[in-house]
Amino acid sequence: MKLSLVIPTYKKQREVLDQLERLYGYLSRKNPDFELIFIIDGYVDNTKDILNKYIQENSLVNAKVFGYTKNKGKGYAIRYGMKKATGDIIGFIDADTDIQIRTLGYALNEIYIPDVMAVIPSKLHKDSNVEMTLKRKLFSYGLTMINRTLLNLPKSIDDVGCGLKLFKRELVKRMLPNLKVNRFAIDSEILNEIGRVGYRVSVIPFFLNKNRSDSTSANIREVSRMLKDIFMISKSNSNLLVSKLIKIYR
Ligand SMILES: Nc1nc2c(ncn2[C@@H]2O[C@H](COP(=O)(O)OP(=O)(O)OP(=O)(O)O)[C@@H](O)[C@H]2O)c(=O)[nH]1
Ligand SMILES: [Mg+2]
Repeated sequence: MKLSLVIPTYKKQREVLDQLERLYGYLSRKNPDFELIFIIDGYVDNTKDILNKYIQENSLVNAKVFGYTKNKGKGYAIRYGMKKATGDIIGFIDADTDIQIRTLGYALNEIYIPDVMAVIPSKLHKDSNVEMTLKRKLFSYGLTMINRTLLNLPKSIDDVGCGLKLFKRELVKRMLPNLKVNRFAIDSEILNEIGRVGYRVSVIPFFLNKNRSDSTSANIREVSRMLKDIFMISKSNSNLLVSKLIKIYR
């Protein structure tokens, strides 16, 4: 099955080549029918030129680079990339190398199972290997609780924010027209869509490298934007419910 992996990329000129190299090498062995779709979320540094130069010099025909001038956010970048994806499996992964590559191996094994429509890693899975500061743990736990309370997450989901997710093409085509969030609440919005439709999800362990950079998504500005977006998604859920009820009682 062809895999399309979207890599939303913002200010990652230091890490992005490492990510390209290891994904390209790993997938050439594990799932040779693949495409890496880098979306440069704003030409604010040299990421685009660095990537294009390396791809050309090494004839990496399965790596593509797209982008736009102004920064729009992770959600926008993921949607932009998904629209370009041609694979039977479509997913996304962070542009830095914080996620251990074996998480992708687990994810691929699960998404090959015929009726599994989405693979979602969880830091709380019993086999996960993640070292997090207390601040990051509380952030992750609190965020998931808020998501669980306000949205229609699939029952098995106990972690929302892992930067790797895989889906079957059919699911992506179905949910893309409904995705609106531009920034980090995209993960919530996607899980809400999957929960609403009731597709089968496989939750897998998550493996993070030690010595990671501190989180850029866990700052006050991003968190308040994320909360605002989660409220917006929950409102559209209730609007949907109301319009369904109106139809039934008409
Ligand atoms: N921060 C940020 N990331 C974006 C944006 N658009 C796309 N991304 C990508 O979203 C992914 C997650 O962002 P990161 O900045 O790595 O967030 P994080 O993993 O919480 O934080 P780090 O510990 O700094 O890596 C990365 O692949 C980014 O390149 C954006 O507008 N802001
Ligand atoms: Mg990161």
